[in-house]
Amino acid sequence: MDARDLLRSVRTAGSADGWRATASAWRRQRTDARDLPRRGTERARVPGAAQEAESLPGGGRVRFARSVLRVRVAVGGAVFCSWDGADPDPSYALADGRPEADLRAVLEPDKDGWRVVSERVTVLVSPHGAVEIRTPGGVLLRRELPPRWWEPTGGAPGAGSRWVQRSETPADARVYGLGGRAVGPRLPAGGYRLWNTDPDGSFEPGDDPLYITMPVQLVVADAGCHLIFHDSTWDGRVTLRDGEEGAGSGHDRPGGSELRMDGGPLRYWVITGTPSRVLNRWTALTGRPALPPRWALGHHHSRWGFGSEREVRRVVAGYREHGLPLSALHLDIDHFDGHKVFTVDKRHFPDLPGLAAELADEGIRTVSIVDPAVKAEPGVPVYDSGTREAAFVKDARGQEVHGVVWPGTAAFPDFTDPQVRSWWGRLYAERLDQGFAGFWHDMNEPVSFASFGENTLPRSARHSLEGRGGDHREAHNVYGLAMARAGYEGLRELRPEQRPFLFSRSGWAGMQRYGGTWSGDVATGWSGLRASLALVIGLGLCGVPYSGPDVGGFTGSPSPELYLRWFQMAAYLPFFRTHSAITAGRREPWEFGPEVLEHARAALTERMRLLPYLESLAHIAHRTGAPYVRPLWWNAPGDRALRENGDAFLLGDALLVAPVLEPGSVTRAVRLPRGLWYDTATGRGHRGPGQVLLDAPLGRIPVLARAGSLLPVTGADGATELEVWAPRLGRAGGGVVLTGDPDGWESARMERFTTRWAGGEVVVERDGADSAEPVGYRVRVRGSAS
Ligand code: NBV
Repeated sequence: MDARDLLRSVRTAGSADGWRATASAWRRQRTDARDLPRRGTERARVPGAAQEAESLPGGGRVRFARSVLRVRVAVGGAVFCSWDGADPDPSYALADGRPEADLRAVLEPDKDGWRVVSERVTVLVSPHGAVEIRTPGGVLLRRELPPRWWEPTGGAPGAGSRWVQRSETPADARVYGLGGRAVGPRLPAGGYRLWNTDPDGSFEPGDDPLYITMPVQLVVADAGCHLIFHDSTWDGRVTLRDGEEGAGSGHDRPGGSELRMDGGPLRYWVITGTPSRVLNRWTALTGRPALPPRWALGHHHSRWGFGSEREVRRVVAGYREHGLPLSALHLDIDHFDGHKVFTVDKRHFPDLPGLAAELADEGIRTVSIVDPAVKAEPGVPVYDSGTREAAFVKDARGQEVHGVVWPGTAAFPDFTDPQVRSWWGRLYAERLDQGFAGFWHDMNEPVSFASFGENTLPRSARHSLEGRGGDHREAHNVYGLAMARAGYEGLRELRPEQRPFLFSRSGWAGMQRYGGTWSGDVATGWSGLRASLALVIGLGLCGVPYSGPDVGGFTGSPSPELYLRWFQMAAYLPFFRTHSAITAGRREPWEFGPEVLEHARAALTERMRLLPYLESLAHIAHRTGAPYVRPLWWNAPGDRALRENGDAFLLGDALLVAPVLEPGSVTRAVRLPRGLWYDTATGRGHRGPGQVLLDAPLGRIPVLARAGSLLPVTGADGATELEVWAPRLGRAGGGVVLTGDPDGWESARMERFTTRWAGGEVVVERDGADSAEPVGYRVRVRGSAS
């Protein structure tokens, strides 16, 4: 028992739940002691010396004394490498199975080893199994050293063999990603675990891992960018090491990482190119991000513990009376009957469909939480039907695995079973009947309360894994992903005319296919505010662009200033939701005094004004994988200062947002990428690269617009207009507008515009149109060029 366990057991002891959590923790330990395959003596293995090579479509195969390496370049340039014959599929990450091989890429002998030359990347294989990824010009991006396995002596290498893979990257390389982390977005040197975890209570920057872990690293260096994805769902650990530059001495010490996995195939994908190309190819491989309905881009209000319809009406009335726009209202587990999923507490919520209809009349959608754990009690309808379907996770002896969650003793659907997914998906009919328009998946790491040890299922618990069979060591990290798939596919069947709105606390590579996510239980505090930004940017770089924090933090009571600064930042993030714990203070904008209310209203108004822009960004993310929220280096990966930056972000191509992340600040030092940037509050231009000090009074955070950019916004009369920021003299610019079906499937309309100077004024032209033709929107030009 470590200190954290001790704290947990003291906190839970005494209560009925506490005893149950203790009993469950013992049960989990006993089950694993009994059923988990024991790790006997092991032998280490390395590939050994190369013996022969053969060409195959997209690359080839090199045989070593004790293993075999396969290199295969796919159409579009993603490189697949695997050891010991591992195929690209089955994989929980890939959207449509393996992509086709690029037949132009062939394996050929090189001066010492072999190489696969393709249009965008060159792969070199050394005689001892090191793999180098180089640009077509020959510059090194990454070197994967020969791997090492530990396998049971006497036994054949199985999925359970541990392996380690070390790699080197250029000394100046910086690493981002690994899922949703509380630090960064540039990940500092150190260890990061790959095991989805509820941090229990709340999290701050030092806490790792969190709810979404992914073996996805986006690496940015002077030489270029690449993404590497190690496709194993098992528990693992990445250790990052910073490089050191030898100040021109030629003696750089490379940076690098070490990946240790408890099992799973040793296979990885590498994608090289500009950040936008990398994200494009990555989401081509793992699925384009689901397009949220338009309403999901507005403001959401949530709370664990509204407790009754009356309280919901009171909060909604507050929004109305204060003239604050609201798009969605979320109901947490307190609206369930005894915390049981797919039920309603009729005493406090006697007419949910009526309430939902009433809110819908005001343009407010209701969103329901959905927890995976089902109260394990005969007579509970979902439990009974799940039992009939044999839907719940069992142990190695065929007994249902029980844990403890909100409804008490609970069983866990095995979402890795396709039949269980379709059964679960059908259950959303009950939610649709209650009038819910969107769905919020929680506790799907999955969590089972425990006074000590890990707060999840036993590692030996059995799962279908799409019929292949396996245990929780392999299924754990994809439990939330598979639950998201179940919900998404169910909703598509039940309500085919509408795009599902779903966001999930846990997930894995590819989760963007089904929806978004949020910060989870971020601690209320200035460090929590910063952590929530790192998490959103980092997830975007892993292909999950729609996310946002609990505004104000999940726990406790933020100071009015902290609440406001959080609100102001989140107004520029894709998922803009106030939410808090049942024990936390209020989060409604009017609860913090008239000054905060005034400023929060300004932030909300600006959010609504930017909706057409956010909608365009949602379509762009859906088409290309480019996240709405991007790190400052997105268009300038060669700018080393920007690579370190974690206190500002780009919103699409046009805006740079610099939230205030410290108490008492009324100015903000902002690092600018190259080019001319206008402070949108003053219209003043600032030249990058470099740092400027901008005013950040309590009423606003600095937002800058790139010279030459064009963005669609809502005008005073409600019509969409084009906001154009004057290009630099002699330069041109432009932007795109994408609009479409607000919540259906009809494809969107895309218009491209160019901005340039002509005859002393800025003109806007629609691409493909006659220059005499009107652009079709009212145009407002801002900023004066210099
Ligand atoms: O359902 C209650 C909460 C929810 O409000 C929160 O957003 C989730 O992250 N949930 C966690 C379970 C309880 C956490 C202590």
